[in-house]
Amino acid sequence: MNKSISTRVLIFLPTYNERNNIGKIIDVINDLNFKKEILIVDDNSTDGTLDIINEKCRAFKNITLILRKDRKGRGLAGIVALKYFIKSSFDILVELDADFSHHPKYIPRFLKYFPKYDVIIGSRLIKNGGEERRSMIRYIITLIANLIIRRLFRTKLKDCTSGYRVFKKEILNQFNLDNFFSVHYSITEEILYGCILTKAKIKEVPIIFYERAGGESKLDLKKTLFTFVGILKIFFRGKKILK
Ligand SMILES: Nc1nc2c(ncn2[C@@H]2O[C@H](COP(=O)(O)OP(=O)(O)OP(=O)(O)O)[C@@H](O)[C@H]2O)c(=O)[nH]1
Ligand SMILES: [Mg+2]
Repeated sequence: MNKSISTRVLIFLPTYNERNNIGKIIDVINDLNFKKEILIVDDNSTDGTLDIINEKCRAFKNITLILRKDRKGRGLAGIVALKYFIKSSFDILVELDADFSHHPKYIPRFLKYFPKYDVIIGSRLIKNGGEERRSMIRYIITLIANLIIRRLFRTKLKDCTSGYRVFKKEILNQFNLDNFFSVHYSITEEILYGCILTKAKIKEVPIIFYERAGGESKLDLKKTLFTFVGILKIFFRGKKILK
């Protein structure tokens, strides 16, 4: 790993009602053996998540919390995080879910691919990747979404819907974030399409995706349908994603 890059890593966790996971995942991340800061964007969780985050902020000095009180949404939280990162002095942004579906143990492995690559995707759909304790229906939805995305975005990437990723700042700097539209989960595809349009060097690295460790899913049928519509919208809007 390039040393100058390894010192400027920002790890982003979106949270909404993750009381069972957030404290543990912060501890696991902070136990990883490299210098990093953690950015949490929370949409005003109601289950005590915020108390745990505040406690961790007092215990560790490397955590920043952005608390959003107006509109909720994984996508909107993601855009706030990208804007924060772009304005910051960090070089690399890691994003992962806070529910242990994306285990932080993979982060050091991902970082080894910098600076050679621009973007790393934690991939379930390549050799040595996979899913554990996942329902068949979720697996089928993932496969269908990926078939559509590969066609529309003209990419050979396998896991286009993985939300476990690492980005070099130079790539995200080319995005026009004020033009992003995703309120919910299509943010993952919107960012991916932006990366493809910038011709970023993207590497898929295998991960095992675990069903969430505790707490409730925020993904429902409506948000799943929105994601499929979002994928089409991303394609038709094309280069509006970039500056
Ligand atoms: N800030 C913010 N984070 C959210 C919101 N919805 C979900 N998240 C977080 O985004 C990550 C992914 O959401 P999940 O509910 O786990 O969605 P999923 O992984 O597709 O589905 P499950 O794991 O089955 O629940 C988790 O860390 C959530 O806490 C939201 O509206 N705002
Ligand atoms: Mg999850």
